[in-house]
Amino acid sequence: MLELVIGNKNYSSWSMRPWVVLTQAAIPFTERKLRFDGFEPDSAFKRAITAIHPAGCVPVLIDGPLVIADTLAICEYLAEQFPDRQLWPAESAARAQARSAVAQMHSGFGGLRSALPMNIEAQLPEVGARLLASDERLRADLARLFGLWRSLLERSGGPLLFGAFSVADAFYAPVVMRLLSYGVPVPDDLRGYVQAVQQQPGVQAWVRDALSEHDFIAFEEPYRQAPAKA
Ligand SMILES: N[C@@H](CCC(=O)N[C@@H](CS)C(=O)NCC(=O)O)C(=O)O
Repeated sequence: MLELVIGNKNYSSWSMRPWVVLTQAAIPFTERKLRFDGFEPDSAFKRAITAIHPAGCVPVLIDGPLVIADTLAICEYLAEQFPDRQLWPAESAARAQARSAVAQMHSGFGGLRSALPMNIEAQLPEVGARLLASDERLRADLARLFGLWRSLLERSGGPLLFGAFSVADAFYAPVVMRLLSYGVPVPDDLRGYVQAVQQQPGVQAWVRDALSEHDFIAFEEPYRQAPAKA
């Protein structure tokens, strides 16, 4: 049985991606959650994840003796192991575009990722409005993001980036979560895509779990105060 090692579901955008892929594709797996108590070398999280893989980050996929770090490598492995699940588009040009969209997310959009950390349970529209007004890098990333989604959706006809669900939608699912948490205005023609992502069963299952965690991790929270203790 495959095992996916993940972090807190409310916060861990990288963990969300392969978890959604596995769940959408109905690939049997178990999850092992390592709580984010800190990222310092002596934190329980860091010690536990480093004992699994020296990269020291979640997610990690374990398949018997094989231990695979990194979302992109995990998704490529799953696509190879389960070709019938069509995790990438079947057509070569669409597959190249899907890989490009995934790679752009994997190595880019730093302005968006650092300004708006994933926080599924949070509702922070006033923070979103403030950052949109003040953060040029964020605005540039959002313009590029919306342009990318628009061009792919025009080509495929939707409802997802390549018509049916693919790894590309899993890579952008945490971005959809961020747009919702920070109340980022989404252009009219892209609202259908945001809704389609939200409606994917794998995304709904992850969000359900994230909302039931109730685990406030101070170092992951640039914009909220810890709730008062009862
Ligand atoms: N490139 C890696 C990034 C993974 C990553 O940064 N994961 C975060 C949690 S969402 C982490 O484990 N951070 C620990 C650290 O930065 O020390 C991937 O695609 O899997």
